Amino acid sequence: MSKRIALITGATSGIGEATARLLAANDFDLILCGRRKDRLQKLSAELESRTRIHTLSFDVRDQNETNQQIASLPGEWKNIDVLINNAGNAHGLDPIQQGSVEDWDAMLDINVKGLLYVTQAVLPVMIAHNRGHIINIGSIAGKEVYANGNVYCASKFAVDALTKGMRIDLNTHNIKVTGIHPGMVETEFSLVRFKGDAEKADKVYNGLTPLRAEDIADLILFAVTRPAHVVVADLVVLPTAQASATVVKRL
Ligand code: NDP
Ligand code: 8X3
Repeated sequence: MSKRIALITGATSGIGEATARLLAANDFDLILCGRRKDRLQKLSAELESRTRIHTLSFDVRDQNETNQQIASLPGEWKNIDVLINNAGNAHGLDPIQQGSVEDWDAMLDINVKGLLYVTQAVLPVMIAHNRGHIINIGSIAGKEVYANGNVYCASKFAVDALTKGMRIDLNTHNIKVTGIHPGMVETEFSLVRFKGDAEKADKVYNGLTPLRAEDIADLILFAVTRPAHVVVADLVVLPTAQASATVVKRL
């Protein structure tokens, strides 16, 4: 295999799916991950004419399954060059005193522990090769706390801290670590946050032009195509209508 190999978590939707399309068109072989097998198969069928695709279906909350799936990669597919830790969601938007433990567990288990499990499973090969690039998708919610964001914000602050910690600990292994922190991106994110309530989800983006998943994919491509001596460490990207986590201009 002459192309670099990128593993993308959360490739079944939104930012991960857009990134898969862009990297497939830009000289990457891809390992696409997510729980929804039907979506993985559909995306794989779409991209197979452009590049080599391998799919892995697992829940990042399950450490054993994560390890098994990544260990199951055949031959050269094990030589992952780029890991894109993108899988994640917000679950609920409630004041802390009304928060659901199930939502808290989901956000901390997926956004934080899942990211750690995948990273730990992929790192040995990067360390052995003395090269690699990890992209962690954080959020503006990992830079600023907003009302009712509490545990989601905490999970993304953790992603920010882990990104910095990884960059320090992996420095001697020549592994690049990049944090990308988007503001509002119109994907299935709000639909998941509001548990399938499309009306509530649509309201989030009413009266403004949000980012598109493709805008974040562009930044990921930019980060992974810098020369060997350059690491994009930390990027915050917002829609023009958004000035901070809470200051948004709506028409
Ligand atoms: P989507 O809901 O469109 O995509 C989320 C992806 O995560 C899906 O592919 C889903 O796949 C995957 N995922 C969720 N839970 C799990 C799990 N337990 N195991 C494995 N995969 C899982 O949202 P986005 O594309 O917007 O979100 C991608 C990332 O971007 C997230 O980390 C999110 O926090 C972050 N982000 C999003 C912003 C936004 O406004 N949209 C802004 C800032 C950051 P499946 O269900 O098939 O497993
Ligand atoms: C998603 C963006 O502003 O809803 O991380 O937290 S926000």
